[in-house]
Amino acid sequence: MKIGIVCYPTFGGSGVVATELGTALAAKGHQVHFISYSQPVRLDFFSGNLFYHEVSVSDYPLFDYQPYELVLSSKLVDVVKYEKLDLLHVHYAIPHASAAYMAKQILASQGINIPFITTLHGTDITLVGKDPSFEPVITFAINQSDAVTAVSQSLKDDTYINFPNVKKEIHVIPNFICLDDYKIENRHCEKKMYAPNGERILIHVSNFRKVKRVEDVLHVFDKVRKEIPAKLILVGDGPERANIEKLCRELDTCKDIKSLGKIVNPEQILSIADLFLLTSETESFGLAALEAMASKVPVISSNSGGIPEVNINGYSGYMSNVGDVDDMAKNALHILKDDATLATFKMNAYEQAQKFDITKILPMYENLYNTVLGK
Ligand code: GMT
Repeated sequence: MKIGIVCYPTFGGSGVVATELGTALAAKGHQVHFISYSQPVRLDFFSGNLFYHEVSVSDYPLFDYQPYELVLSSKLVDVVKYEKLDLLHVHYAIPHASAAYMAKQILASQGINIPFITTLHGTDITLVGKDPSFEPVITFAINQSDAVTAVSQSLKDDTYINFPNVKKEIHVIPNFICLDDYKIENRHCEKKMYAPNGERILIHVSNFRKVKRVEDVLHVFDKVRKEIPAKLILVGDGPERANIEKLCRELDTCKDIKSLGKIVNPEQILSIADLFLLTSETESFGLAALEAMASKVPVISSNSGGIPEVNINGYSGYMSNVGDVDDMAKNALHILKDDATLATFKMNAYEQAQKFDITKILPMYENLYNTVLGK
């Protein structure tokens, strides 16, 4: 099959999922063409089946806001036509689904039929997308898609709630990890570097947007370190980073916190962690939590959105109501209190992650592609 994948190239979960999916499809013999405005950050492996097409964005001075959707549509027309693609798979509805719809119409006028699948990822539905300024376009583009998937049951439900005029069937295909990538040997030396006196290592990975409530991560950590020796590693960058640094100083926790900024492949740093903190206001799935679990790291999280479909309360970690930092700290201390309890939770987290291995999820996408192509 020749598949075009449209995604954001950045560190956000949708871009990561799209890149890992394309890479796995290519390894299975499909030809995969990525289309984005910059090379996806995790696309560092080129096989004979992987291609990248860059959308060039105009900088004509008339445009205060560059018309990305239009140049993307034109690029899609070009790539579909000249690479003879069988289908397009767009990740994140805004503006990829409507751009795909426009490309489909242009190609239809030239006698070319190109089906497109839209995968909804989260904030395109729960935060940005439901804004009235986007709603009619997103509803239309979802309804016009040849197939639609959501990364969790929760996101599927939210779509029908936030977009009452969406009539299209939505297939739930959960996010995944390639478990093989997480088989990293015990990194005792690196662990010593971050926790020289055997402190427990807590970790948070995100894009530091408001929705992640990183301030809650700091409050939970502050409560934990008052009870047991502990260190916190922060991975990622984003608009809230400066506020978070300020709060570290206010709480006087800076000496126990290490901020590493953006990391392309977090497996290595996750492999030395004892506990992952995900305190988000909302999370359609929580790919970062799944990546932690694949690294045998239990998860303390909020219970919002699709997180309960990933983190099992009392098994792979614990969940609390959004903002309940006391409960989160209590649960964290329960997991970290002794080596035996921690070892059990680590094993359980890994067991749970196995349900989301790519070998189980990839066939779901392939089946959907075949259905859409009438095979
Ligand atoms: O977290 C973000 O805002 C980034 C966003 C994205 O689309 O890149 O993440 C969303 O998609 C991920 C991959 O499907 C999910 O694991 C995240 O839960 C989801 N984020 C939110 O719903 C806030």
